[in-house]
Amino acid sequence: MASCTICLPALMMLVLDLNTVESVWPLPQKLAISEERYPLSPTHFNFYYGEDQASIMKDCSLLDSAFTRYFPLIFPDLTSGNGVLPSTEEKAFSLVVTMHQKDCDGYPNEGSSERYQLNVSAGQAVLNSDTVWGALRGLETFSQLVQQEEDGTYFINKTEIEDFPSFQYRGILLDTSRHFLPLKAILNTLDAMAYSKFNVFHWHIVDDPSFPYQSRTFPDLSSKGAYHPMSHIYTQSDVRRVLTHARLRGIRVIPEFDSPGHTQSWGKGQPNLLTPCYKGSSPSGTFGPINPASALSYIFMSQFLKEVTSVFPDPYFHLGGDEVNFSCWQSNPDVRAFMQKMGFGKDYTKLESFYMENIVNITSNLNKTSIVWQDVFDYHERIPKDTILHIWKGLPAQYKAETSRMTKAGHRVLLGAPWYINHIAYGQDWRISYNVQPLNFSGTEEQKKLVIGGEVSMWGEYVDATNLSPRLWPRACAAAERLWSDESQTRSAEAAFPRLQAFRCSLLRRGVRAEPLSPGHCSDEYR
Ligand code: CP6
Repeated sequence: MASCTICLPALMMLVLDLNTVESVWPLPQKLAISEERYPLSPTHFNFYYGEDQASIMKDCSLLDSAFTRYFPLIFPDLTSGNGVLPSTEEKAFSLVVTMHQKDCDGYPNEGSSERYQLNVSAGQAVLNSDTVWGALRGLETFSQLVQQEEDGTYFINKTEIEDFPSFQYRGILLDTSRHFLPLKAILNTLDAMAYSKFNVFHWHIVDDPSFPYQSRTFPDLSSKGAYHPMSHIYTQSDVRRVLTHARLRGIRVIPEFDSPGHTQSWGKGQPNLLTPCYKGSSPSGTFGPINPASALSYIFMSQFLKEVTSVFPDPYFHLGGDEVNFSCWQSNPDVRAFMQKMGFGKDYTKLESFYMENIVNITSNLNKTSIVWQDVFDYHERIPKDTILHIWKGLPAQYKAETSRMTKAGHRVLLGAPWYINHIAYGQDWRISYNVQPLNFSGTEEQKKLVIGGEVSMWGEYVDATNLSPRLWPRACAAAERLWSDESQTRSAEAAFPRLQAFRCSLLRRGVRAEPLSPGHCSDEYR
């Protein structure tokens, strides 16, 4: 038996020469794979809970539904009608799952272990994890290890894997305000996220152009602020479906209700919230950001945040705080008087900081930890230490310097700047995403630990359900591997390329409309 512990060059040898593990993506931390392979058949395959676990785990409906979901992903031809008849000499194969904690009823959170071990040998695969979330990741890997021969029969190689994420937070932002995304498009995105082990859906749910979230407390926000009051909204039941679908895949949902800027649509259903802009001494009829000088704004925000923090279970909440345009505030005499009273002089960044400080405090009183865009830190370094700062601006030199400053101030940081994949370029721009080194900034080891992960953003100005999937996939997979895998084993985009191509073919096969990376074809693309 030729077995080897995989460092990257060895893995690539196998991929290119032996044509095995073509499409394990993202690359596991430790992977040993042998040439020995075992047949699998859908009619002789079963999932089991480990012996000692049978009693405590029998109610793990989360894992039960994962078994149901993964069966047709492991044996894709069974559902497309091209089932391969099992030959009689085939032996049974079982995947035995053992978890050390029973946590099947909750939601995943920042502390959830996603670590797992997977050993594939003759007739059996053993999957061990601390938590159900680790079991989900291991199940995904197992499904990627199963391959098909030309004749349609299934096989898996003898394999040993020990795996865990390099970064705890691996997110995707979808923007459902610039264009409404039907529920189906969101659920499909969550499916595809699980395939490359993303674990956070950052839901940039409302913004200037439309307000699709149907609030229980303030129904006018969507009835007046959505593109359409019935067809282009997310009802409470829609939101629950997103939360459930995400939880079943080990994905957290972090909503963003961005303010005080990016709130034009809020003004339609909530009069007296936005700042009236002035032209000279009279109102111009247009409105600016939320009015930070009015007590009514804080009363409204308290009531609204009370609702939404109870709808979304994640302990984190994104408050935005980016790109506030000060010209309307400057034009408004009430705001100017408030500036005077507060002693802010002519420095409107102080006013924005004052507003954000209040909103962060309201949120923390609702027992949520805030995430804010970097603007909030740039204006005001004295925000609560537990606030997570989300970097979105600049070229590498700038975001590295920003990461240094923020972590030096003791803040946890989320890296968004390198991964704006709504921006497209001709050619293989995934390589740029792949080559990002999140920890390559000047700082101590303690500072590096504060980088909790990163996020791929799909801003929606030019994206709706027609082009969402091909724009996201497989390009987002580059960041998925950067955030999951060991950096020292995944330095070369060139080496990753054939594996990503194979993974893109798996995505197609699973129904994800992932765009091509180069000229070529997938063996079963039009099957
Ligand atoms: N919308 C909101 C956006 C952006 C931001 N906030 C944005 C602007 C420019 C770039 C990327 C994102 N479209 N609400 C900033 C976080 Cl390059």
